[in-house]
Amino acid sequence: MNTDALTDPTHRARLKDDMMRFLMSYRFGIEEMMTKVNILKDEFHYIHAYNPIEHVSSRLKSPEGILKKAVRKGCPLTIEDIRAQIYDIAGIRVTCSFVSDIYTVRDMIVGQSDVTVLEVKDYIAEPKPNGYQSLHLIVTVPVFLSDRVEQVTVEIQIRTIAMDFWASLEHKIFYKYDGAVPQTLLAELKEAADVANRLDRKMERLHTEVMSLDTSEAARQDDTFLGALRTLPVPEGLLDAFIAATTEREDRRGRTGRTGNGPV
Ligand code: 0O2
Repeated sequence: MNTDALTDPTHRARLKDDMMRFLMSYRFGIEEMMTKVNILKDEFHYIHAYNPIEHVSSRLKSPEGILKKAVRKGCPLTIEDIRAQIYDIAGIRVTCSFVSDIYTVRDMIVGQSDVTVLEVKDYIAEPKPNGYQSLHLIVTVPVFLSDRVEQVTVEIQIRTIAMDFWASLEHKIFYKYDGAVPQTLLAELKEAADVANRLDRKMERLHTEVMSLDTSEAARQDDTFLGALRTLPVPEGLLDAFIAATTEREDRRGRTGRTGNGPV
């Protein structure tokens, strides 16, 4: 090892600066992706009777966590290698009520023109042997910096509330036992994952049944959500002007027999 490089203050300062920039780009990647998911969540809240997104959270992996993962994966400890091999430095977690919502949310995210999908891991179609279920999307989003555009990798985990409940507990247990979880506990966790899976299926079936039967309830919910939209402040004066302009436009159209949205 070159000890001069280790002790040279200029070299150390430059590397520290590089590392800070590296982490900063992931923070911006999280902000970009959180904005996208929150826009979808809010749009559903205001416009639709039902929201597939229950909850959204994010986390930036700690430098210690990045180092541990790099060592575990045998990844060389350079910024370029870590960037290329570790995908979950920026992480977003979307929690949904039902399994079908997970795929709805996936479609809405991957359909966005500036999102590039690098990898999809469907641990719902193929759960891990321990019972872990989730849909993982590895994507890149552009981050517009002062002098360049950087494509930042973000891992999006999409799961139901039941899957999330299970994964949080399993994660805590795994760390508590430092990875060496007793066999009996592993078996119980697997059993709990199966129960969570059955619960997800049952809840979805009930939800589908209720949604298809009770149209009056759906209409009432529609009203409620449109009501939420109505709480957005639109000044009465602006509304009056808008109505007047629209009516005038319609009248002129009626007189000239024009249709369409072109200039009148
Ligand atoms: P933490 O502490 O959550 O950050 P690969 O890239 O395929 O070589 P990687 O990155 O482990 O390997 O991929 P994978 O399996 O998709 O896991 C990515 C993340 O998913 C993990 O990050 C966990 O957050 C979550 N995850 C995956 N498997 C499990 C599991 O069995 N139980 C729980 N609770 N979470 C899981 P980290 O860095 O492992 O952990």
